[in-house]
Amino acid sequence: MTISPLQKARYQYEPKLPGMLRSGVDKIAVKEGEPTQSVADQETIKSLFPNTYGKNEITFVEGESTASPDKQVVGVILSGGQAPGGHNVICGLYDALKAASPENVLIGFKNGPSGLIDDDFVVFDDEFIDKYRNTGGFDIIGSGRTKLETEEQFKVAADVAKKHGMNAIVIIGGDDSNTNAAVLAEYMAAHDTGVQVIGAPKTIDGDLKNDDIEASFGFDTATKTYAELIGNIERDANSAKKYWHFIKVMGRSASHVALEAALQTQPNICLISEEVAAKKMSLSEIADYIADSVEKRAANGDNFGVAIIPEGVVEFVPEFSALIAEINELLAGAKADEFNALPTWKEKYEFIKNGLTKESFEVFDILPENIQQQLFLERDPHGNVQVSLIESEKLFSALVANKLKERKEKGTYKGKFSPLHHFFGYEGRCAFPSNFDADYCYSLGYNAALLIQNGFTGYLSKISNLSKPAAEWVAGGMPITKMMNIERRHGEDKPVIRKALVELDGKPFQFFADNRDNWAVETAYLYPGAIQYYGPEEVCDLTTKTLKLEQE
Ligand code: FBP
Repeated sequence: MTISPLQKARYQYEPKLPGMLRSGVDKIAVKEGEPTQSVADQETIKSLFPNTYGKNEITFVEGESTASPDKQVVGVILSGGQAPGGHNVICGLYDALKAASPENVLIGFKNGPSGLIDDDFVVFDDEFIDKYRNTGGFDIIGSGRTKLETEEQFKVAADVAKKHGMNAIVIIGGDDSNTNAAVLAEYMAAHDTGVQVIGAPKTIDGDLKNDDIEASFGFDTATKTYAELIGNIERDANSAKKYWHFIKVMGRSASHVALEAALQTQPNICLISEEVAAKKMSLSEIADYIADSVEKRAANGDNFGVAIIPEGVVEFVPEFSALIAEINELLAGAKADEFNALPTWKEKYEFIKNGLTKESFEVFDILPENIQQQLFLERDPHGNVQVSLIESEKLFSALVANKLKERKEKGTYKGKFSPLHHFFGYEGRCAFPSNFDADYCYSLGYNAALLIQNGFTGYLSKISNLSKPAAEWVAGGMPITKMMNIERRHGEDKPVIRKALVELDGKPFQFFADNRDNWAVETAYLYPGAIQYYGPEEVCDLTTKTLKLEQE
């Protein structure tokens, strides 16, 4: 295999562990903290997790090892979307297991949770692991979105674990996967399988965080990658002075990625979905908000700009969600055949007009025709509109163009508006992990092995104090049930880890809100440049602005 010079160099990078984990696995002891309670719905969660609820928070400290001397056979799964650093979680886990005893075994189940059910696996050895140290991606074993959530699946998982003599499974995933890890841990405990389950917090979206988990891994690298690209575009825009760039960034529902990218680059506009929902903004109001910036900048002779649009924003616009719900209803069952049989878009349009309420039709009618068609043509196997496929960057630039046309007719706007569109998503998910993610992930994996060796189950590997240098990080574990509450999902009450949305009274959003009016008119762009892996610490080990502001 040919590898790039950077990949070769990164093999040599030694990830930094928290200070308390640096003196070797045989000198790490457990310090028990307080018993925990779930964040809400305590009685219900307790009744659903009788074997794993209410356990103590724990931290590791230097001291006489409290780990079991028994042979450890551990399975690991990567679950969901890729996030930079996943390989290092596995490397950290492997190194800690092997440091405890060369007899210990780490098994990787391939292509996500389905690998465990299908018993599709690889047994790691040094040669295999070394090829993936400090690299991006999940290609070491692949990932997948199959969910481990039914009794039947748990039973198969228990059988597979028994076949391999496994005593633990590590699930590297987001809020849903770690919710399922907690349920699996409870199942394994209730059935006396002797199999522990430990989670590691992953997702570039940054929405798996709470009082205990300060950041999900991958967010740091992905946002730095997007910020680099956005900064480059800003500089290009400021050089050519003729384009408005509409840039959609990933983040299925929460806007943490968009907000962090904005904090790093100071664009003219950044929409925050959570604010759109809180203020119940309509599409027209959002378009006016962006058009105001375009108009004011044009008045200063600046017919260029940059607007960041979070991937999930349209779902947060109340009138748009109502429209989607009506379309899903309008095309339910056999009605879809009737619609599909109509030969022309004109006839389909009439069908839609007659089927929607007046309010929803008005929303539909202001959409550009390509977006209108997207809503009806690209539906999932259940016939539902696939909101994630909507090109919201194009939607908003078209709505802004309409607003500007009206303003031109009224004589208030005299500028030129040439929009360009971008989507930054997949290119950030498998970048070489930043030093922060390389260190954080390695520590999460190493720490997961310690949790296993010390007999814990139903815990999330927890590394905290992250805005400080790694030497001051704190390693430990938190029962997953502590992060849970009951939510309505697919018509049922379910125990789930609460998803963290952008808090409008939180410091990162407040900083943005305090500055955005200025950024909307001035050209206050910041150019963060590419992630640096070698060089001064203040450049290479920089954390995200979100983390910095949150921990100030
Ligand atoms: P996870 O929540 O599984 O980490 O995935 C997040 C994400 O990258 C979102 O930002 C994005 O909307 C989605 O995955 C894309 O999913 P897919 O890879 O299935 O296209």
